[in-house]
Amino acid sequence: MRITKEQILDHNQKQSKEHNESFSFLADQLTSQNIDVEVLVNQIASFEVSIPSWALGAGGTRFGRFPIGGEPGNLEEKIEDVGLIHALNRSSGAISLHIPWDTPGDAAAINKLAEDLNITFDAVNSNTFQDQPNQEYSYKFGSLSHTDAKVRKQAIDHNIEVIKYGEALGSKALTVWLADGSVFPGQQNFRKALERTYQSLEEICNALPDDWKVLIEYKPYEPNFYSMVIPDWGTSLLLANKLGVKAKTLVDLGHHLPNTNIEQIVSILLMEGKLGGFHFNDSKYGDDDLTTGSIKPYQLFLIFNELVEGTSGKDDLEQNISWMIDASHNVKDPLEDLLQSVEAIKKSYAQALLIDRQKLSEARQSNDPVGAQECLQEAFQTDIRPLLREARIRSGAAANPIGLFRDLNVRSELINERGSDTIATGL
Ligand code: PSV
Ligand code: MN
Ligand code: MN
Repeated sequence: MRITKEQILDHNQKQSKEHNESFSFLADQLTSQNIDVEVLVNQIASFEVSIPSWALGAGGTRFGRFPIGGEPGNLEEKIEDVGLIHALNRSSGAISLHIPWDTPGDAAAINKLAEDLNITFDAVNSNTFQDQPNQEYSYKFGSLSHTDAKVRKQAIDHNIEVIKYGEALGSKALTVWLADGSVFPGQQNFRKALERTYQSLEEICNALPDDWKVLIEYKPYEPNFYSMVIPDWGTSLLLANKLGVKAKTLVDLGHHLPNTNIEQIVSILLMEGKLGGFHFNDSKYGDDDLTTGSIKPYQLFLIFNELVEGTSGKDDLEQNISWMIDASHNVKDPLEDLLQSVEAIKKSYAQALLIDRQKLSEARQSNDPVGAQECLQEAFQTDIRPLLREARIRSGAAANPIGLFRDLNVRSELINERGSDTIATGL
């Protein structure tokens, strides 16, 4: 299924009166605060967030999985799904692939399909947390950190193979998330496991093309419940510093113990030039992989506050940071859920752009916590939805992406095309 320009225009036409009224009201309000609305709309319009290939089907937990029907059964269909999201919001023009789940057979054909849909390839992800059929050695006791050099070599070779697939598709980054660790005290020598991981990553880095980066993800627990080899940002940063300029830290919002101050981590990584990318999601308890902004929207805003402040003076937030979602959907339609996540991310970005930085900096300088909080709240409480809508309309997206998704019966169309019992690979 494809969504046409005409369908979008028709939909936008129907919304235009109401939208124009709310947008001009907000634009006047912002202009009176000396905010350049045109600049703002352009900044919002050009901010894009990549979609993970593994989040396009129903997720599930170890207790069960409830398929939604019409799930993408192969890489082509996954790219088509991202094409649908991008057609609706014009803000998700890239997909992040997971090998071997998404191994491209014919790279030229995949590139052609992606190009037709205006989709590019963001970071490629390796998978050494599962054993694959016909694999010689098991990852039951680790991969890049394994005690046996033969297992480590197999995992290193897999990562190098993933880089090759990524090169064929124009990716510029490899994301490494390791499940390595231990379940019981005494099982693993912490220092030796980390040292072996570093050496393995060094070999992977040596195979990275010059214009690539490797993103090192951290996670405090699961599947290993006593220790993870890369449990936190400190360990990831330590590895990235030792590995050199190509290595950076990836912040997955769900990979922190409860109440961690993620915005402070973001700020310091940015200061060190080591913030490589994000996996956006939200969580109440752990690695819940819920819709971004659904549980802690203020935290998301505070993260963007740091991002805007830490990159100020630059034209945009680019700085070579990879903006990706990492989510799972148990009860929502994944495409609707992803549309909601992208919207929440862009909303937080827009709110952070509204902060009066001069005022905030003066409040901080004069030790005025009340003034500082007022600055943040002023921006956070502003209803900037008309601004996001305007940015969408101008970039050819739908004024109301989820509304149009439903009006066009996209899920039923996908079920008609693909059947009701397809299953997408993913987490
Ligand atoms: C597992 O926790 C995980 O959710 C990590 O966040 C990875 O990024 C993702 O799976 C894909 O491997
Ligand atoms: Mn992740
Ligand atoms: Mn995770």
